[in-house]
Amino acid sequence: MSLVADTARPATTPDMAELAPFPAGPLLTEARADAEAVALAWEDGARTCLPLLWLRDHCPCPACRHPQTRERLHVPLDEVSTPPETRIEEGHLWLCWEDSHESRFAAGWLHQRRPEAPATSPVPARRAWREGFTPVRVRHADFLTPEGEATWLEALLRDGLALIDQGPLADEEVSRLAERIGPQRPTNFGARFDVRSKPNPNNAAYTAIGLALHIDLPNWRQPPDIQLLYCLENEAEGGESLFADGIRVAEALREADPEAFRVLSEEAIDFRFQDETHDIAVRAPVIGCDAEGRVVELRFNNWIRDTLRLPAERMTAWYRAYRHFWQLLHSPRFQLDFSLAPGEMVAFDNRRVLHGRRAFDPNTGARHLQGTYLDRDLLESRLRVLSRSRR
Ligand SMILES: O=C(O)CCC(=O)C(=O)O
Ligand SMILES: [Fe+2]
Ligand SMILES: [Zn+2]
Repeated sequence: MSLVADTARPATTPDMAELAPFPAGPLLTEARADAEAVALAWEDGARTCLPLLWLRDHCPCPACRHPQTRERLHVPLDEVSTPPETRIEEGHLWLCWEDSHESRFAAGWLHQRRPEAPATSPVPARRAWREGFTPVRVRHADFLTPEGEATWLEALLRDGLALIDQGPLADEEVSRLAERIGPQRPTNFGARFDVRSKPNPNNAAYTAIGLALHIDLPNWRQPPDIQLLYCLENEAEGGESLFADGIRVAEALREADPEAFRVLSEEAIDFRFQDETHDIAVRAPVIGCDAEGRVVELRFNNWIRDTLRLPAERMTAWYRAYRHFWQLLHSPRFQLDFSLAPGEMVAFDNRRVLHGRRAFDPNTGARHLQGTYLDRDLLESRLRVLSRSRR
């Protein structure tokens, strides 16, 4: 194995690249081991102290990392308390452990992973919509280039909503676009679904009625992360699309009415969908928060909210909180509304951004959308892969 730095690698190599070729980066000038750790210094002045257990665990040799899959084989079960023999070889770190096992670490790899290194990720943090938010639009032709696709993915992951426009009026185009990113997420409505008014609908979306803001499938333990809706026809009167940033509105509720926020984020309620072949149900709060109390997801869908099963004395408070949240969500100051044109696709974070539509009159023309879902992991993965060649 060579320790030669390969400058063609991206600045942040995936973990699997612990094996050759190694990333470029500053060389080591100092390495000193004691019974706990190895102290390191680089030529750019950076310093760190890495515990022996950590270094032993991350040995990149073919016995510790599978040479083909690059997955870890070593299991860190042994105590390591004898300082390894420690040398700098051509600027990189060489260690020889008590049992004579040898580990070689590229200086650049260690530099990127020292605990003090700033976190770098091409995946943007979520950003709540502000007053006058206008979604990013990428032309269909540009989406087919790595730059255009990355721009669109960044916007979608950051803002929770992004558009593609000037696309072809081709059946299944939504599936072709989705599958550039990853396999479609199937649900009880299929992997790919048609939104138009149908005889015998099993879902309000398949009628012509207006749809109040909602997320899809909150009755699933894991509702689909991302929804794509591709417009093929939109000649009917009405049918405008409506959206609201659920995180932003939940924060507005927390500020205006902390008690309503508390009730909706603490009381678990039932969501359930039933037809001839399915009965999919889950019990969870309307506003989902993480351990730090930050809003991370919403379950808001009035059609498939099941019987409210709460102690009777807590029901009135729940309805009061729900009413307040409903009013805020549907107030014009939080709502984005536009008409999808044929050849346009809207994609949104289904667990964050609520969607709806105005009623349409099917006697005035056809309205036909094709939809599908994707997992957020696949979007993040795609963005990381695209960023390898963009650096
Ligand atoms: O018809 C629309 O614009 C949206 C329908 C909908 O809510 C859905 O497909 O999930
Ligand atoms: Fe929907
Ligand atoms: Zn090893």
